[in-house]
Amino acid sequence: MPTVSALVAHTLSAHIDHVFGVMGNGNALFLDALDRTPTHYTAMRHEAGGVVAADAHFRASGRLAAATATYGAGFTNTLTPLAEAAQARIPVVLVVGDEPTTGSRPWDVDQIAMASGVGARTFTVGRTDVVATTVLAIEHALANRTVSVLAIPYDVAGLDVGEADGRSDDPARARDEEAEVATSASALGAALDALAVPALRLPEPVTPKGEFATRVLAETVAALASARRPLLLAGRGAWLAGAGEALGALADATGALTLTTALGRGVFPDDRFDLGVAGGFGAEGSMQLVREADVAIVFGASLNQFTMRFGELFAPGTRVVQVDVAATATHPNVGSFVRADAAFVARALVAALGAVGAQSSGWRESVDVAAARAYEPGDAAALDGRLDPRSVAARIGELLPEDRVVVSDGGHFIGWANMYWPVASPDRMIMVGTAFQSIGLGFPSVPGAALARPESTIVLTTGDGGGLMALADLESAVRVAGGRGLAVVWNDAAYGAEVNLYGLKGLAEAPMRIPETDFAGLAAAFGAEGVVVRELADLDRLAEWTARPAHERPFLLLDCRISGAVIAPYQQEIIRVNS
Ligand SMILES: Cc1ncc(C[n+]2csc(CCOP(=O)(O)OP(=O)(O)O)c2C)c(N)n1
Repeated sequence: MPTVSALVAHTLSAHIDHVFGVMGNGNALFLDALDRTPTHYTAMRHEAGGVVAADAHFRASGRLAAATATYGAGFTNTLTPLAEAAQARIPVVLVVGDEPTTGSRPWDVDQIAMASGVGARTFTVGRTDVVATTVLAIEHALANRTVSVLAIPYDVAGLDVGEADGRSDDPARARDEEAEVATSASALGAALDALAVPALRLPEPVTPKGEFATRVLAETVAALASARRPLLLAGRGAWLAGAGEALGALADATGALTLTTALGRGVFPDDRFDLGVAGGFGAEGSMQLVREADVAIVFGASLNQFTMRFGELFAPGTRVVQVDVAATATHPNVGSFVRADAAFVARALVAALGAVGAQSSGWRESVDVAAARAYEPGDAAALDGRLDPRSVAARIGELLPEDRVVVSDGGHFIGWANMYWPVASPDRMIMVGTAFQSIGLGFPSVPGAALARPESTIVLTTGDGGGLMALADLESAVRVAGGRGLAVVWNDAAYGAEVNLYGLKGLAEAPMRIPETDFAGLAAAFGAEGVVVRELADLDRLAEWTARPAHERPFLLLDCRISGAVIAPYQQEIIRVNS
């Protein structure tokens, strides 16, 4: 008879290919049983890393992954990335040990309350309900795009489930029952697969209902038909709705210029007429063109303050229509709002424009898009003699392998990848940490993305501050990604974002400084190749690395000694707003 832990592992493995985590008392039996299932387990070096890797795995592939940790200290180590996944609406299942059903021990904490505090619901397995509870936890995560904690109480973990879960001692009956479980599991699997990205659509597309939505759509058709300078802005929601092609057709029909949010980069199929990113990561020329738009339709973008350039993105005269599954408009500049599926509305608009015989505005052909979206090339070196991060980013952007997934930590440096490295589709630029504004989740994103996309090169972009915080999982990144892994460390010997926001205001700088760390040496200690980059020519090593097949090269870490004096335009914007 299997134990409760074994049945959790068995049930989970019918739906999940990868589990990431750290073992301990509370999940030892679960991990032992998991070892006998087809599900692959990846050891991380910090429990936070387990959740980050599972999160990055979903963002890179649309396939659910699980994390695991022991009870108590193992669980509390997961809280920051749990909050991130919950706030970013990323499905993750965390399998944890928990206090015994008989009551807490001195080293237990109220895990259910803590999980609830960061927005995660807990499903606690008992001896008689293991399969149902495990499946509920998976369903909850996928259907609500959130985090489920699957808790195994310490005294329940090793219990024999016996017949309590509907299993039989009679081998023939047990085989039949096994087949039944497998059939229902695969039916559930198919149903859950249908929910996954890129087809992570709402179970039933939300369609505009009622007179009001119909009127707004009719007005939108009229506005687009007569627009002279139409613009389409799409965010990650448009990608989740699978709206890329429909939006491309709408851009063709209207002659609209296109633009995305940072998380929606690459969603439009035709990059010739794409102005790049909206907001502080946007090129100055692009942002000027956006302010010339007379009609802007926004699809699946929440229009946060950064996208909206703190209210300056659109000119006061631009008519802004927002299409989203949110309950209501999410920015005061929105004039009309339709609650609907992005792909549905884009297709409906194309059909309606065709029916009224609308002509393309011709705007997109009349402007030099490539010139508008060009960024400052930067200098070879900054005034202090250290590297100018802009020229480093531009050069790395030229050398990166085309089939890549970029994973990003948080900090001032996020501007460089977002500005200088083109993105083919939104699931190829992953920023675990931005929703909760956490740094230190970069290195563990690498194994999650590497296992989600086994053909791609995984490129990490991280600061020295976030890199040191996540250092334990540099080991996991090197071990798992091997020659498919590349880390770019923007080493400015500081918590640069803090220097820019508080040091420049005159606050004490000592807490913002980091002794220059030898990341190249640290990488070498974990079996990778580390290169200290002090001049642009040192990046030739990257060209040699990309020229070799992945299995013949080691993980490469570029320790870029950059100047903190070059402040990214998005950060200058924040400094202006804050002062
Ligand atoms: C977990 C966490 N701790 C602290 C902060 C505050 N914080 C935001 S950015 C930043 C500095 C990041 O430094 P680094 O990784 O070196 O990148 P840089 O800003 O220098 O580019 C800090 C400490 C945070 N956001 N999250």
